Amino acid sequence: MRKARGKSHGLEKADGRAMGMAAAARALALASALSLAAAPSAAAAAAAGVVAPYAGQPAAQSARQAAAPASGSGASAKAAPPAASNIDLNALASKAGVSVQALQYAISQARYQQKIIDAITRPSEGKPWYQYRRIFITRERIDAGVSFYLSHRESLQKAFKLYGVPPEIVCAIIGVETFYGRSMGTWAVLDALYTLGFHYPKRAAFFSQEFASFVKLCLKEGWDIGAVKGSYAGAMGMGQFMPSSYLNFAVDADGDGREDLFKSADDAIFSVANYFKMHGWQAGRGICYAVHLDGADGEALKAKGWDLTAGEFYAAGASTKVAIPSSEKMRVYTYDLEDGTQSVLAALANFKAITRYNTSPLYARAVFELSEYIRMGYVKAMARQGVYVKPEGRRP
Ligand SMILES: [Ca+2]
Repeated sequence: MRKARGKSHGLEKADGRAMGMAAAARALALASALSLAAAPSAAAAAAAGVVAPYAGQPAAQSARQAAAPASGSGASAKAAPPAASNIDLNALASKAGVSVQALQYAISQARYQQKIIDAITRPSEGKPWYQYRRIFITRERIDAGVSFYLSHRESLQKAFKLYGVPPEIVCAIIGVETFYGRSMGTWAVLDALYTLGFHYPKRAAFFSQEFASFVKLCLKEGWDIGAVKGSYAGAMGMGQFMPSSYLNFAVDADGDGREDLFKSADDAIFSVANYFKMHGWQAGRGICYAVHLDGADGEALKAKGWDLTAGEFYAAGASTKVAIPSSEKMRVYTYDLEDGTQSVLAALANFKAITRYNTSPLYARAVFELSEYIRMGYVKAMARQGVYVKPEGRRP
């Protein structure tokens, strides 16, 4: 597994003691910024001044001004990156439960990175299904998923009992997100959330809140705010939790007193399962089924979104191999195949729960398919050990 960089173990860094000391100083400065919650903003400036900003990063300074409420002076923001959003730091701080000073300190340490804007504007969810699928449904990812399942069987089964989320789903999520913890992201989460929260108006409301949650999380966990690595969107750890999800749904499964989604597979497994339980996962139920349209108007069914019931779906003439109870809410999704045709899926509440992790229907289907392959691989691997695994018998 890739070495986690989340914690403030400054001295472990390749670049040695200097970075370690700077890291320690940043953690300290952030902590003191918090303790100044009731102090006037001059104190915050002093706190921020404890540590010099990153050398040669005018963006950090100008961005700090740009990010201040509209009344702030923008006159000297010469090196400012494109169109900074006007974010009300007071509102942001009170909503997140951190001090304005802590936010200001974090902003002073952050760097605008154009590459982050570039990355978020070309996500792989823009691909057609048959191309997207090839990224995730590979022999290597399936085999590594089976190994992950076998290595963490006990923890996965405990989580299944506790949260009702099948082991193969948890494996597939961690497999799609980070290749089972191998690639948890190399971006500075601070820079990612700062760039998207303060310089990407389209998603500023969301990412500025995540920025504030991240500050809170760093304070809670004692992390060095500049050292935490994650995705270009600021997602962290084996299951790629956004800071607010980390705060709300991370679980300390191994009982060491920390919710460590970077290094503890047990914590990551329980946390993913907990997230699903809290986002509508229904234990023992199916996820999605192949649809035969049989002349039914697929577009009309699709247009109903989640307002469709299985009764209406069947009345329109479509069918599934497994009967879905007629009162059940469902949704029809279509997926582009390489030969120009489409495959059609009937998605149920558990599919919807996967889209609460990532809104893309491509993502949800990839997780579902990967989970099925992992489950089959696991059953085979256990059979080779002479253990017969009973099929799970989900109901639709
Ligand atoms: Ca733990």
